[in-house]
Amino acid sequence: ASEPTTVTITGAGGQIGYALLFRIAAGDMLGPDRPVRLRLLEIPQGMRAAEGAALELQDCAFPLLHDVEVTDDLLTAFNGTSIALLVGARPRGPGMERGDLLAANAGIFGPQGAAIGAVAADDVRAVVVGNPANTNALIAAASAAPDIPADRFSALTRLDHNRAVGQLADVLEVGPGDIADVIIWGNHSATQFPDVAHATLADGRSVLEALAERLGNREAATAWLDDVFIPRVAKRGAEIIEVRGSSSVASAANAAIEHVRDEQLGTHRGWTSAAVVSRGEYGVPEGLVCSLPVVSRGDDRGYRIIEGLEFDARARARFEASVDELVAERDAVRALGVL
Ligand code: NAX
Repeated sequence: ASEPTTVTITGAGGQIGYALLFRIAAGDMLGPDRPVRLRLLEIPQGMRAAEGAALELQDCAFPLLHDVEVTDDLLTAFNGTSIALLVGARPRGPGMERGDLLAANAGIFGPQGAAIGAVAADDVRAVVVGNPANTNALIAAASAAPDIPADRFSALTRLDHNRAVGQLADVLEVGPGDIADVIIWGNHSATQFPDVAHATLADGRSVLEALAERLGNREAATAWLDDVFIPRVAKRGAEIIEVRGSSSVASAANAAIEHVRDEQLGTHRGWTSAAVVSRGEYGVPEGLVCSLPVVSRGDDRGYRIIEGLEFDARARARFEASVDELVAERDAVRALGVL
């Protein structure tokens, strides 16, 4: 067997952590040939929960699981790590303004980024799950510089992507695997723009064509996209909380695993969505962490942005509104003196 890959999970004692650990140790993220060494980072209040999960991992006797260490020390957690899943974050408390939330999370993701810069493996890649995910990734990337290139940091919009695919599969009565090239543009927030303009089905039809057939005509398809699909995908997190009485956990963990797996091992049919560092593609200000269409060949370049796709005026306006929100978050963080 190959050398174990060190994987760090922050917030490992939380809900998403619990849904992630066992699947990673079972090989769902890096495949059946790569043993893993898990480093679970928690804050003192979360240590017992993470330690309990570590005991259960031992009780699974996963052949691929080399060892597990639970710690509340950043340098121990990120020492030699190749893959970091940054899940733990400060949730929005009652009466907390957006500025307070950004500041509290800057206090988490700044030091974590610096620790990654100081002690992680040269090939490290980090994905931020904890919200506000895009801006937390921006802060972590800035704090890891100059040791780690910014494009090693990304944020999770794969859950939004998968939610969009799930909604289309349902209305079109096809399998989710038959749908390719959906895109989530922008921020992982209610301003995100789930876009099907380039999406296709396995039978060669475009999703727009299939929706028009299914719903009667092109106008009905557009109305469904505007009035049902886009708001439902963008607000799905709130719907899950309302129905389930708790936020998305297994679906979020699944999305994080697919994000890392595709980045490390390569995407298959078409592209996926991930919030990655912009170099100015599509007019997104350089350095912002913005959800864009990406592919990976499973090599050391990680996700590459698909360029040159076209927007109509309405799509452009939706995308720009979400990018404006990312700019406002970045400016708020700058005003705090963090960037
Ligand atoms: P939980 O509250 O269950 O778990 C969070 C854990 O993080 C806790 O155990 C806490 O002790 C730990 N933690 C807090 N600060 C820490 C720090 N500085 N270092 C290490 N650990 C720390 O939340 P959970 O349901 O697991 O959600 C985690 C995060 O994912 C939240 O920020 C949530 O908003 C975000 N989500 C992001 C999604 C996405 O698609 N990007 C979707 C799901 C989820 O809402």
